[in-house]
Amino acid sequence: MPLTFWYNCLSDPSRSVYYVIKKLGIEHELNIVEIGKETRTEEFKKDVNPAGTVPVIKHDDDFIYESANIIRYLLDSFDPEDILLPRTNLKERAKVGYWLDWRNTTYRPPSQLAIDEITVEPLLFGAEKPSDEECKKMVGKVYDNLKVIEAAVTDKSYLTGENLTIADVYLYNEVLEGQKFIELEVKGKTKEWFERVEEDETVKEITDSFLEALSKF
Ligand SMILES: N[C@@H](CCC(=O)N[C@@H](CS)C(=O)NCC(=O)O)C(=O)O
Repeated sequence: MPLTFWYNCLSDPSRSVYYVIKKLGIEHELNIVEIGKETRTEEFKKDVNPAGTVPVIKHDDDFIYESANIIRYLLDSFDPEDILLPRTNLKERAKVGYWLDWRNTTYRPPSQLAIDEITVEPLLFGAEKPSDEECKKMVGKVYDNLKVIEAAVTDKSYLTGENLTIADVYLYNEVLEGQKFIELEVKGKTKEWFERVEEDETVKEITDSFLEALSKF
């Protein structure tokens, strides 16, 4: 049953999907796609993803889109354990699900806006950088969300308890993006949590490839 994965290490949702694929040792064909270029071609939109984004997987004959959806699909299909995403205990599963949804609905929108407006658009497309006041306001919204993470990891090692789940990896990748692109300062219990997630060998390996790709800019 072949699995094909369209990926770029500069894409944080793609790194989280890659984490699952690597962690579970899922056999796959890797297609590295250039973000902002190949993703925007008519060919990619027609043949791979009409939304023009990665990550994407194709399993057997079916394309599966949206990182959180892909993550759930892969863990439910291939994970013999029940820890990264609990399967049978629905209350525990809902705790992880909360963070996956929170990342998509709440953390990601202001974080991505700040990263795009302050760094990516001016650097890659020559757009005018927003004023200091506008930058401060945008980054301030990301710090507001970091407070939610800080509260969650104040009395436990990971977001949902004492075990690393896919929620930690998903949020870690998002916070890492902020740290690198808008100089987000990760401190307090959040820093301890961040470093704890990084102790996972697979997280570390994928992060190293991201940092190496970044160093070439
Ligand atoms: N909601 C989507 C977001 C995917 C997304 O925005 N991917 C970006 C990279 S992080 C992308 O592929 N952008 C292509 C482009 O801008 O051309 C998911 O979570 O899978």
